[in-house]
Amino acid sequence: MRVDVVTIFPEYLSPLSLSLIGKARGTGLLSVDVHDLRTWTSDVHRTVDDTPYGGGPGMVMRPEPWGQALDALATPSSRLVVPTPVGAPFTQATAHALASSEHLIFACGRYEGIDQRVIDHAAARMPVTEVSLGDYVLFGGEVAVLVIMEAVVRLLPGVLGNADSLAEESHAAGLLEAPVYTKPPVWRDLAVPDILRSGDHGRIARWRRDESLRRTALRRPDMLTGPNAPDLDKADRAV
Ligand code: 6GU
Repeated sequence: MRVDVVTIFPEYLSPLSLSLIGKARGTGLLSVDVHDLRTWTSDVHRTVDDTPYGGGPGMVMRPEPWGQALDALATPSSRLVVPTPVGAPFTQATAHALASSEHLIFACGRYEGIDQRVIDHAAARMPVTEVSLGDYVLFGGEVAVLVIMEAVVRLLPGVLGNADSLAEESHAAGLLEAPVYTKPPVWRDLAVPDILRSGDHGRIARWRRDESLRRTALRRPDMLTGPNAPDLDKADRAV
């Protein structure tokens, strides 16, 4: 997968060199290039923003530098991703969809956002995904790109050592995962649940399923209703 990130704060993206994303870049599974939007300005002050038409607070990102940037970076296989608080919710399903793309271009907006014509013009030429991380407002899209990249890159074949951890994790099954424990068996008077040390894999699987259901019902009751609700059997309903 190839990724280009366009931002006025390239240093904000430096964590993309660390940990498993950095490793994926090292092995050639992933290439990432971060670009300064001001590269594509033509005035001496390298201006990227201006006042909003119609009035109101703050500044809007001018279309010209974005148009130049996308003209320079787009290929026939590009998808534009725009992190924005007015986007559709970013979910594990979005991460899977983006992970199947050959080339992602992330456009990091700042201020009150990017002139809408940039998105409209791009959408006539390539798939465009406007995504929000949740119902709160960030200064800009840069940290959202870090979040989205973590969610996407770990889905790329060959990045995670153990494919089972993808299949079993929270959200894959439509439920939150059960609590996890490791050694020692007793720590500060707190014991690991006996069942996890029993070796009875059938009862352990049932215990984990029950804990998942309990946790999900308490913390994310929304996940148990609606079209994406998991199928519950008779044993589940008894929890
Ligand atoms: Cl993706 N971007 C910005 N700027 N703010 C956000 C967001 C994204 N998601 C929630 N708030």
